[in-house]
Amino acid sequence: MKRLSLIIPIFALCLLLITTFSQVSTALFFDFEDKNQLDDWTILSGTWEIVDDEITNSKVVRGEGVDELFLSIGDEKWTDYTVEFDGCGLTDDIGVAFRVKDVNNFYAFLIAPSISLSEWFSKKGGAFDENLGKKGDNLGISINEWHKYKLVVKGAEAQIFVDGEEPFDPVEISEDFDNGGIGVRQWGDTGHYDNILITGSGIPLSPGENAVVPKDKLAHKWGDIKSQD
Ligand SMILES: [Ca+2]
Ligand SMILES: [Ca+2]
Repeated sequence: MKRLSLIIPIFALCLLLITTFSQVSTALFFDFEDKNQLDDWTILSGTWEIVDDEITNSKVVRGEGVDELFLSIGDEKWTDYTVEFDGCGLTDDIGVAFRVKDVNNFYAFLIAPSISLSEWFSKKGGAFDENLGKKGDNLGISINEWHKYKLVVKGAEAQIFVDGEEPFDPVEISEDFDNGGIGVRQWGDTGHYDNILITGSGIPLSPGENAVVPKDKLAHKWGDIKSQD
């Protein structure tokens, strides 16, 4: 009986640990130090490759070309999530897209330091709408500077944080955009992105990410999920 009285708390502790780890370990992380990390992404438009960044001396993903440049990950199973990343516009704008259906249907936040503009916008059926909220200036950011961005998408709202500050009111998302992946995205400019962390209850584990979860609840690697489609 004495042994049993020990086993129960130990069992409870294990269960607690498993629950804790299984909640925090749903994440995708890309530091782009491994060339294969780009394979998990879909190039919707433009040229995207992993390069060495001269400021950070780290490998980063670079988008360049003319017109819309868009690198995406995720699908209609993705709903609410948080996206954190480091971004650097080399020539002007960089941005983060969410609830992405395709290159013509998504919401996004952009910052274009050279024209002193930051704003929410949407593209629906190929038509841009840049009047979703108050526009901002360059938020004190210049080109060739790395800054930290955090996007929180939950229900019918999204919030953006730039270097820990929230410069705008949350943007309202229309009902028909209640799911979809994320993307990094800019227009006609060269942008670098690094350390992209995507977390959320519906987000799979990074390839190789270890998790202490019961075997039947073990999340599939993103590659496995895609191959089931
Ligand atoms: Ca890196
Ligand atoms: Ca541009």
